[in-house]
Amino acid sequence: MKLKEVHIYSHDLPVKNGPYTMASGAVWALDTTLVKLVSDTGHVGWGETCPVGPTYAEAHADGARAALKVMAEGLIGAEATPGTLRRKMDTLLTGHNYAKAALDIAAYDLFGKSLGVNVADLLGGAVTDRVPSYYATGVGAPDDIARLAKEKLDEGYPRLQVKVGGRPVEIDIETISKVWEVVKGSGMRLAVDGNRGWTTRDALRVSRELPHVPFIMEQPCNTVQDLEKIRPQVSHGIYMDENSVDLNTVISAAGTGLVDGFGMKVTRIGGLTHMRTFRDICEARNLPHTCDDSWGGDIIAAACTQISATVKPELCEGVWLAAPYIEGNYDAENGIQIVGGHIDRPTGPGLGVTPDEALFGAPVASFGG
Ligand code: 0XW
Ligand code: MG
Repeated sequence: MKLKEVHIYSHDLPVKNGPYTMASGAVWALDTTLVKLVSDTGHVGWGETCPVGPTYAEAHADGARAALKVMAEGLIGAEATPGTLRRKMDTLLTGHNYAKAALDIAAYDLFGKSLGVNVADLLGGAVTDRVPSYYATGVGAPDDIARLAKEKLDEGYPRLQVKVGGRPVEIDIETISKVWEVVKGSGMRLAVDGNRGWTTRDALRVSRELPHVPFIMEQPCNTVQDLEKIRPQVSHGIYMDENSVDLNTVISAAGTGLVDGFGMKVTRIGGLTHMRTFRDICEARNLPHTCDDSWGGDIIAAACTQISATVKPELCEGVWLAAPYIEGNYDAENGIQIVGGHIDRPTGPGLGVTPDEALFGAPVASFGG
């Protein structure tokens, strides 16, 4: 089965009840990039990548499309399997994992659909058809976030991620304390995500002032060096998110014991091929992790859900989806939804979702045919 066509689309995803806030800023609408692959056998596969604005990571929407255009022509005629396409991509462009991820996800969808096999089975096999999600609060006033925590606890979310940073650290400390008052004893797991926004001084202070609150600190500070500096001084677990930009960084962080887990994005690490390797590294080191992305619609959501369903349950910290912030689905029948804090895995061939491509309009670029 050879790759015959590559089509690239841009699609606007406004934030429902926006903005969505993090230490790095607020976003009102996201520009997502979709990729459609068509094989010479007539099978179709979809991929997606959607940076959450230009300041969350070293990624931006136009950058994804530019990188895809650099690679697309050179992929036409290649064997349309995920492994072959991944290696071919690396001969055409260095880096740009978040753009390669869209092609990689589409390759898995295409391959699965051509074989009549679900992507979780291609990734080693699902251990569950209902994966846990977690809710991310946004940066907000302590009482508002505590109220939200109660609401999400009642909805059935097993984990809450409290966003902090970008403001006086005293307000973050008050927020975490108030959330803990609400969730303590419930079994709900707590992550406190600084999105690189704390200084090492702030992180040390929060850990010292809240020794009784069992949260993990997710990407509290900006750099790997910051994490190395606070590591021996804090009593809370540290998860790496934004700094884990490739498998080499993951291997170092896991191998040196720098972190206790990861917040991982399928597109940042380069797609499902690398996500599968990441999953196995974490399992070898017994490190928990999420399977998320920074934003995106049903294609990203399905990719995160499928890989998450293959993670050893004790290590699965859940799947964050942008679904609660997005109006509607690309696939009206099998679109991904969070119900009771959990996600039912679509079990059809490939990713298990088929987008209504009329939603995306004409492609911004097409190759092959
Ligand atoms: C909560 N998330 C998974 C979605 C946002 O885009 C960022 C993020 C994180 O954990 O940093
Ligand atoms: Mg994070």
